[in-house]
Amino acid sequence: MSEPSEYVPPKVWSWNKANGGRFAKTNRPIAGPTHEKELPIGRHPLQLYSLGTPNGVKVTIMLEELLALGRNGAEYDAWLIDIGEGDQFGSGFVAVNPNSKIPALMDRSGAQPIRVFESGAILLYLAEKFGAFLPTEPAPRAECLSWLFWQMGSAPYLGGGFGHFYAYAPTKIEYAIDRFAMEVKRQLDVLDRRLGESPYVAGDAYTIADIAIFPWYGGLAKGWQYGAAEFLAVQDYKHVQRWADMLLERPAVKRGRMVNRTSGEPASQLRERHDASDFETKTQDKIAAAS
Ligand SMILES: N[C@@H](CCC(=O)N[C@@H](CS)C(=O)NCC(=O)O)C(=O)O
Repeated sequence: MSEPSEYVPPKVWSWNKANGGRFAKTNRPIAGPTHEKELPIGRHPLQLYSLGTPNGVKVTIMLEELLALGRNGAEYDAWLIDIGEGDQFGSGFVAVNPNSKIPALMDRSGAQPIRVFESGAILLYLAEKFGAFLPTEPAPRAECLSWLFWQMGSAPYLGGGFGHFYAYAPTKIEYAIDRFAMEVKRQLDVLDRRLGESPYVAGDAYTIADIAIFPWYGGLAKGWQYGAAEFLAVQDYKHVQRWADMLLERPAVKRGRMVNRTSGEPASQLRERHDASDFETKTQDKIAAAS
């Protein structure tokens, strides 16, 4: 192993703004808004403020799945929140999510608007509101919720741990990469063994557990995350691969992955979604051709 760092923590931590690495511009040790900015409101019952990251995509897949089931009350406007530019610290966004992270949802279908933040809470809220993708019988429901919360607890090790130190940290720290690679491979094995027992994560039915886990671990298996497919030997997780391929065939998954996306093929980016027809007319390739 390479030499350990000489860093000795001081008695009291202080904020070294110059040492924030790739996210130095937005990371800070305090909460609350940095500036006044109201959020836009569209015409649909649900207003989503998000970005096409794995956490954001969970919600857009869920909304597209609900619409595909004919739940018209799930019509939504998806507004782009540019977290690289600090939009998550605007006063309007912070009022919807005091934690300043995408995704955040406002349900404006009732007399009083209801705010929901944390992607797992949003999936659960929508599943209960529309009676879909969450089993009602106690045993499969418990299994679904167990895997939903498994994702919420596990992904920070993948993103904030492995992804951060493997791809984003200003220096490559062997100890950190090793520690989190081990944990992420353990998580992939947990999921792989489970998917060796049943077609979907929670059993025979497609649920919000699949919708939550797919953008993170399906994405990792398909090589979309951190350029780490070879490093983590993701092809070895055969059941995860089978499941990810199966989900990728779903039209709602394909659409959900396009919403609020700001990178990749222009035809795959629908930066904001305000109408179902936007998938045909407002992707970046069409916008570029029209201008
Ligand atoms: N546990 C949260 C995590 C959300 C999250 O980390 N969002 C990231 C993008 S994927 C974000 O908004 N980051 C902005 C920031 O940290 O300032 C959830 O699942 O909703």
